[in-house]
Amino acid sequence: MTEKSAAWWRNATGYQIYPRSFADSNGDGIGDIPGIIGRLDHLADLGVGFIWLSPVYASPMVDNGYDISDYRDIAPEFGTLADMDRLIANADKRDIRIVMDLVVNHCSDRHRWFQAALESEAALEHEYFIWRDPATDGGPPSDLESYFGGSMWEFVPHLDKYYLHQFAAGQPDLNWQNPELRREIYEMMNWWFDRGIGGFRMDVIDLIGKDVDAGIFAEGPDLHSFLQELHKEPLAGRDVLTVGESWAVTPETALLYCGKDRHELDMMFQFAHVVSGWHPEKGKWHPLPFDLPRFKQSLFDWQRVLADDGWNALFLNNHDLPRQVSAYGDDDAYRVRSAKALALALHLMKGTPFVYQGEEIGMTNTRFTDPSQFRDVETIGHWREAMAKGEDPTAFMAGVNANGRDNARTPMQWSSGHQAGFTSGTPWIDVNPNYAGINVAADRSNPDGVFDFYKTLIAFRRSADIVTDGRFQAVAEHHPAIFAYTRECEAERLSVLVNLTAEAVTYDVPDALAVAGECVVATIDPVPSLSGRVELRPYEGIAVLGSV
Ligand code: TEU
Ligand code: CA
Repeated sequence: MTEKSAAWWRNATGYQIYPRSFADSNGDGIGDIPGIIGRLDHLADLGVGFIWLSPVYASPMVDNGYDISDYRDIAPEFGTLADMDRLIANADKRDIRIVMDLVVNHCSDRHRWFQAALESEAALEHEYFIWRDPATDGGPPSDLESYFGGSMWEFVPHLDKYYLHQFAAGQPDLNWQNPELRREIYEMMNWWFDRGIGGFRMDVIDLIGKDVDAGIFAEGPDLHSFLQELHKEPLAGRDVLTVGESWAVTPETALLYCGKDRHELDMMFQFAHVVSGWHPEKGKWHPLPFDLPRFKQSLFDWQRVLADDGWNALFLNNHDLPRQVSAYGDDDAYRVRSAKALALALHLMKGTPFVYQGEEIGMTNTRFTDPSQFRDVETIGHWREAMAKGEDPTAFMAGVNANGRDNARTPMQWSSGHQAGFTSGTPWIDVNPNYAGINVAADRSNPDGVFDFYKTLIAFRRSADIVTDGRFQAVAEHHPAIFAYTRECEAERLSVLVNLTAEAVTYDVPDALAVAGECVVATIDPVPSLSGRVELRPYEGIAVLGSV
């Protein structure tokens, strides 16, 4: 087995593509695999080492592909298996690997497994799902609510049974207790590895070990034995990347997934820094004002816990989250500078950074004014539920504008041309109206653009071992404006200092951060030395590499 210290993904940067919204090659308004192939040079220029591709499998698209009806085929709107093979080969030519999305907590209700399960209780596949009898009044077996609104239980009259779905009714949960199901999943993973993919991002992987009757879903009793089996079967001996997604993992449980001796996964996507911006009881539709010390604390805690073992997946954006400049920076006057400040703060920490499409040009949240603009199953489900309960539509709309998943899913803005250069037709979701000013062509022709800044950070990571291996030390942890840390290797020190606010800050550099050396990257002009008193304008930042 490849030693962790030699693993290729340690100094690589990932790039997430949400295929539906990236590039449309045939004018049907839906992004597709040929569209991605046509844009690979953009990613090669950026310098990324791998693409995490959100699901492209056959799917009725209830949840834009997170409801898979055939794990060994491609959705026709995205292309064909031959297109997928071409993507893998063309990316490989540019030294970019393809990491696919593994969605195996649930599948689609159109999957042949579920169809067989519906047909007869005697079918082997019936046991691939989770069935319960109705309650004595005929209602659902419990009052659990699905993440997308409504009950977690769906009634099937001809079987007189309910099945479990933690997400949409079209996403029945798979029963991982069934060994034949697990075998089918491992074989499917091997089939993809044999086609040449570079790994898997594992959707809500913490939910597979659930104990439904005990009401335990996340991090259930069988989670880690399943992950160890999954490692032993398709993963062991392969030089691939695995990253699990979990909204429940904490610094206390992190190493259970990615500790060296656990033989489970390489790293985890965790969401403490995301959830720290939500109202603790009312949730995501009730955002709190950005609280920098809390945000830092959640990221720094993870750095500390995974200092010597395990590995961090570093990200601020994905297809479920608001755009980083809108959530944590300034998407107006300081858009470019705050995009760079956030990138600088994130990319030089220990771990593998992930860039979400459009982040590299500072794309922003969009502005919804009417529910007819929503496309996301979660937003639509929760909107209906809130309106049925009589909640205030204006307040809910504000929540959607802040945290709705469609913010990340508006089309990639390539140019100031027709539909931002995304499609020659009409896009499945409206283009963000700000595309005339914010697009790849405009940003890349600007020497102070966001893209070039990302490119510098990504190239530096590839060339400097201190970014991969240096010991992390938080600095000024409780400071209300400053995001600062060092990375150290022997006598070398990399110091990162960022003002993450829209106010100017005068900062006395403490010894723990001071360094004499070369500026790696900066948004400050002229570049100050990192000692004594430093004046930082809004969202200014600098990284310096030198000796202590
Ligand atoms: O997301 C996990 C998940 O729980 C999200 O639905 C999340 O809770 C929500 O966005 C926050 O309110 C994964 C995928 O990333 C997401 O796109 C899928 O919809 C979901 O799983 C189901 O597969
Ligand atoms: Ca298309």
